[in-house]
Amino acid sequence: MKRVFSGVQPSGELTLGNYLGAIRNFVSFQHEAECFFCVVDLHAITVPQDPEDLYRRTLDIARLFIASGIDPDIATVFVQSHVSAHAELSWLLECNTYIGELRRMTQFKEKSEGRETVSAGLFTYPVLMAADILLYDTDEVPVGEDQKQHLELTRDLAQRINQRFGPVFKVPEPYIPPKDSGGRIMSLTDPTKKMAKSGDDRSSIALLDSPSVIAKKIKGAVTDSGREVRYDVEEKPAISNLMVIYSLCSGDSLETIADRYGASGYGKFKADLADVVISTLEPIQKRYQELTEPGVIEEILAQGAQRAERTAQVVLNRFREKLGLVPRRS
Ligand code: AQP
Repeated sequence: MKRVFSGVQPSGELTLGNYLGAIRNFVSFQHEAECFFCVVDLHAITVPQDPEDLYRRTLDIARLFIASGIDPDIATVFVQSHVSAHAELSWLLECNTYIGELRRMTQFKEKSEGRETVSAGLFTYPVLMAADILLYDTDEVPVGEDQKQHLELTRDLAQRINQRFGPVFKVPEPYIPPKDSGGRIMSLTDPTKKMAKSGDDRSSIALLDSPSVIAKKIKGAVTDSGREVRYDVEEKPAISNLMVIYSLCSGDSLETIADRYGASGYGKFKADLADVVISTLEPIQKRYQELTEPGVIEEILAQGAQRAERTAQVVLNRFREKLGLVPRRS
């Protein structure tokens, strides 16, 4: 059976961008592949995090995975730092990664910009991501478009190591939805930037935002000049982004939406979009509430970590052996 791995960082409140670009696809993959879905807490600490927020968000993201439709009896849901093989493989891979390769990573450039100090972890982050993926002999990685370059590095590392030491890693393929199918949901306040967890609060819709907050954010979303609702990424980037959100939440095609709202102006379109988003998130929020009972998510994550560890250890040992590291006697 095909293997799928993907992760989400607890670096902020989960957004509609994370849901439409990644998590929604996790849900469909679980029925056709052996899936590993991970809350990648070690990635989040590459930039400063408030410990209390990090703790809460880690559990919240796991709850939201399940509330979105991931079944923990089918897919393995776990926290990255619970499986120490991730950090160990990351070091072994770092010793096979070139500094020049990491310098080319655009996300590092974006995330380090304007910071007074930048951690070494932020620089080597793509190697930890490669470790996450390669540890599970992953065939396919469902991610948003922003992760494409990191996936390419993962593939390069796997190929380089396989060439040097003989077969060790499976070379994974990315699964990136096209832009008009959620691969890149843009900010509500600036359609040239992607919607991000760590962005300004008004720029994104959080999965746990209340209906009134969602309606307010959509009402305040920037629009383009004119009043025609039309999909045109060059001329109407803001409306096109809102149309993609509408389409993914309702199942209506972009053409149907353009026909329905083309001439009715932005106001009516935005009001209906708010309703569509609210009704998409309502069942997820309801299910999330049921998972807040103490101990429930912790138990799911404990079982997930045990399952993940069994698979990860096999792959880690395979590489350790190829490298000539002496195994510990048990
Ligand atoms: N705007 C987006 N549109 C489509 N997909 C997106 N993803 C993120 N933003 C969008 C996808 O969500 C998954 C989880 O992302 P992540 O937690 O690994 O980190 P990220 O890509 O850096 O996400 P954010 O929301 O932008 O977080 P911050 O602000 O902390 O950097 C990934 O598959 C990602 O592609």
